[in-house]
Amino acid sequence: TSFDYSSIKSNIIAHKVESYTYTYGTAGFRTKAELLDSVMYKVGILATLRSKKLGGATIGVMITASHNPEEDNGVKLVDPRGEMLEQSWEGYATSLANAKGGDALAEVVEEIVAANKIDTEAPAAVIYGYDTRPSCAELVKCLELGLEVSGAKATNFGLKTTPMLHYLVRCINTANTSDSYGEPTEEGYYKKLSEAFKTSVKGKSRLSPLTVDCANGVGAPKLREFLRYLPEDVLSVNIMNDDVTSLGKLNKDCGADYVKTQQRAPPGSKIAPGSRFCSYDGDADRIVYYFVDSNGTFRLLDGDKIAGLAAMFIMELVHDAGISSIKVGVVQTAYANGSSTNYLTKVLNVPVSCVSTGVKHLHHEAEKYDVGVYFEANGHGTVLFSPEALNTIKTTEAKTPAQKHAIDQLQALTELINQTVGDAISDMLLVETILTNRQWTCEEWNQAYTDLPNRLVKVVVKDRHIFKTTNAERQLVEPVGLQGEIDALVAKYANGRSFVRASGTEDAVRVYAEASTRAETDELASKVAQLVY
Ligand code: 16G
Ligand code: ZN
Repeated sequence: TSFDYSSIKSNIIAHKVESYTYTYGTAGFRTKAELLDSVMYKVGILATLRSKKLGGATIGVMITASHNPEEDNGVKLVDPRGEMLEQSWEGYATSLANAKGGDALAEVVEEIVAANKIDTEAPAAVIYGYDTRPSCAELVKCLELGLEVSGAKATNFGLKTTPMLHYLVRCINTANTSDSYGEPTEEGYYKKLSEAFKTSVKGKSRLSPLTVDCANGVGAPKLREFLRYLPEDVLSVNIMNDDVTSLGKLNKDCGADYVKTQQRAPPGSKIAPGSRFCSYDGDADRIVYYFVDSNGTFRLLDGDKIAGLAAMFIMELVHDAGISSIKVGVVQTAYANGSSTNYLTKVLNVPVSCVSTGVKHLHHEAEKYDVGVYFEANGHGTVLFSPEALNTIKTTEAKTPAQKHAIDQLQALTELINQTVGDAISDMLLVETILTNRQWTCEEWNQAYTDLPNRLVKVVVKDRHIFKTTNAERQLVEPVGLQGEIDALVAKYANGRSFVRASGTEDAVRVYAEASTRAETDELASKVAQLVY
């Protein structure tokens, strides 16, 4: 097969709703599944072009809408190192998606080819995967057509979590190099993570069982499969919300997003003092932990708490390993709880950067550190080790048994952590590693700091695009004057903080507020929301 303009034109899939405008945003394309047929076709073409541009490197395509309702779907591209599509190509994705009719489509393709000096006869390789949504089967066919007319060598990897697909892309592109990331199979992923986990917890007593809420999504079958590689005496897991066949259950009253926004356990979970729970989202790239304390109060251990735990553990290992050249840093967004930032900077003394919402921003900032821990409060995050840090860990020779242990632990962490993107299974193993090594309960983990009460309000406005921010979304520059009014309100509250930004995934504006007490927080949030409305 080769790249064929007439075939690209004649096979185009028509738009179901002519007036709808598509945008490739922070989460790729995401909307009602019934609107996505035409988009999938074009994403197939785009993935081919991207691969041709990069000399035939394998590009990934993941079909999922993460924590969105079951009737939604979405798609995003994965670049050769397992990272999100390079930002400069997002505009091409949007232009392609909105091209109506064969001629318009061919024109946009020609523009992309010319702007990037793409040799259309160059080879192209694309792999793709999808989650458990009922709409995936149909959308996969549309994607396959786009891949076919543009002449890609396409491989269907089937049902996958989002982070597994990122892992596979990186493995394929690094195969047979000194930088090899692992075996490019699902089994290779399970083996890599399970072996690293066994090393990480060696000699320590197993913790009490962990209950995992899989949001009735792809995480359920994949976690079940993964556990076949880990004996029960190493990690004991109970899986709940694993119904991926009944319609209407995906993300419904369960999953990481539900738990984070509702600040409560999914209905039906038998959570009691002493038990340890976590929730994945619908494509298993996000995770939050939680428990109830001895008073029966629900306590959330979100992305900020995971970042704090990971940074603390890694810094101690680096210290014990005697590798002072490795500098650890943490990346957060404006949604990070003020107490977590305070803990990181004042207690752990670790540098913290704040960036705009969206994984790509966090990921790139984390690459600036030797070891970059990044997490969004919503539970999406991972840890990146720079090539130099990896090399130092590999080559440092231990002088004492304690030093050797720390180096081995660090080495295992580099294998355990999915460094391509946030990964619920991998992040869960990271948390379990740390808790097991410390022999900590969730209650002990939670003692690092106490979250300030916080509130997130969604405000539907006439035009969210008039809200322009600066300083990592923490301040508004437009509408002019509004930030001054927010500042004046915030000044009235002890530990007050509030910011306003337009959502990148919904047609709405988000207002975040935190303050010393629940009542003050709610009051601040509602007053700022009134300013915006
Ligand atoms: C997307 C982002 C997520 C972010 C969320 C914010 C990726 C892969 N996902 O889902 O990281 O937290 O958007 O949504 O980057 P918002 O803009 O609607 O608040
Ligand atoms: Zn997700």
